[in-house]
Amino acid sequence: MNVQNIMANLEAKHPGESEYLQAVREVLESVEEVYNQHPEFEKAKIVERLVEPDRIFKFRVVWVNDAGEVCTNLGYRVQFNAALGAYKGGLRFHKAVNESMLKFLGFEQIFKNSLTNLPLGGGKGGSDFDPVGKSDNEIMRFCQAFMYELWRNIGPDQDSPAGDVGVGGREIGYLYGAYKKIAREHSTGALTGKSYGWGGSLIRPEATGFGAIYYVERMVKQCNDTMAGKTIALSGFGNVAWGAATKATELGAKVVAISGPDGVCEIADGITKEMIDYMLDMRASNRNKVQDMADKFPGKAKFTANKKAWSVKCDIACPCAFQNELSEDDAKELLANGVKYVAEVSNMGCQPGAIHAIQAAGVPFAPGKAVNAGGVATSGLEIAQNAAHFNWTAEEVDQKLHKIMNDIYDMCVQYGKQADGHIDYVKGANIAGFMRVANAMLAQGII
Ligand code: 2IT
Repeated sequence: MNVQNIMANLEAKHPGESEYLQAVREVLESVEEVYNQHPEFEKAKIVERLVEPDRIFKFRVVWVNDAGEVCTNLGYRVQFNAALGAYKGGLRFHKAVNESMLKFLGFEQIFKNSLTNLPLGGGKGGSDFDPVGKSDNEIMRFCQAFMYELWRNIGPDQDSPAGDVGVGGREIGYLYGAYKKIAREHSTGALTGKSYGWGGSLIRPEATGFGAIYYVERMVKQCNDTMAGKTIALSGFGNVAWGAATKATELGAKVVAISGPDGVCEIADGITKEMIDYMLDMRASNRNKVQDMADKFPGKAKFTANKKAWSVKCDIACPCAFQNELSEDDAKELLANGVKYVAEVSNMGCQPGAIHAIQAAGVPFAPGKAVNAGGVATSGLEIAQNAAHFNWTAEEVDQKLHKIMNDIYDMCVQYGKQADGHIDYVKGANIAGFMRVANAMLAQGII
């Protein structure tokens, strides 16, 4: 494989799909050396096949808002790769959603799902529907209209969506209700992130954040350091940041910043249980304003408009919101303030220049596809429980999640350990994830 040639080809074929091209380049640069030691991969054109999705569904979604107006959005499902199992990955509802964004997310999902060691293929979907400011009824009607198209192409052994940005427990409830009504069957494994009691798994809401902190705990331990007393800056205040704040606080770390599109809340004494609980209300309100935290807890949280979480001095920085949210300048600010670890919890949360600056400074950096894999892993555990018509206890799920994250961490070290002894977590995650998929594709023939 020659990465430059493959990328030139893809850029010509998919001009302007910047997020997708960025995600592909990162993986190919990581795996190039190992790939070229396997002539059988080259012969079967594994990379050329892997970079194009199996198929993409694109459809119109029409719904009526509270004012009685007819609204039209675009809906998508990218079924990227099924070498390891049925397609699996979230749905993102956000005004900036387009094909490039969902192709990048679907591509990342292939290797992330592979790292979990569960039988999960990679997919992603969503819509340019903007949940900000929408009423509960508008969200329900949109979810129903979206499912009216999507239902034909999903199912427990075909493709199983879950949540992502803009899609949480409430949305999954409306999507599943519509799916069940149209498909006329209670195929619980067709969607994950369901509520407990009708097919949902305990710990799935917490799983992405918990898993991320389990991974960070290992990174910290690798440096003979501990979580207790560490200051952590998180971006966002959604489901992922909520889970991460909960687990980090439980381990004795101090979450000193959360942020939103409007600015940052600095929490000098560390986030409290009441504040963590309030994050759920903030998300449910659809206001998308982190300032609400400072208004609710004056004296504890200090809001600054138009600033990011990375302006707050911290030991550990964890982007938990959106792709490319941490720029090279942000990385330099974090480094100048003495950051000791950076772990992406959002998918592709750091820009390439930021990753380069962090790694060049000798600060451990871990990529989203390893750090945030606990979410989809617990979705895999939800599907397993659905297939068995059985529920595990919270302790059982948490224990399995913890083991999966430990195994992912160990794989990243195994494949990412460099000659000088330092660990390149990006390489480790990409190579470990890639090898399973490539070997499965090879075994399954030219399809
Ligand atoms: O990015 C992700 O891994 C998710 N949004 C969760 C996907 C899933 O199927 O649970």
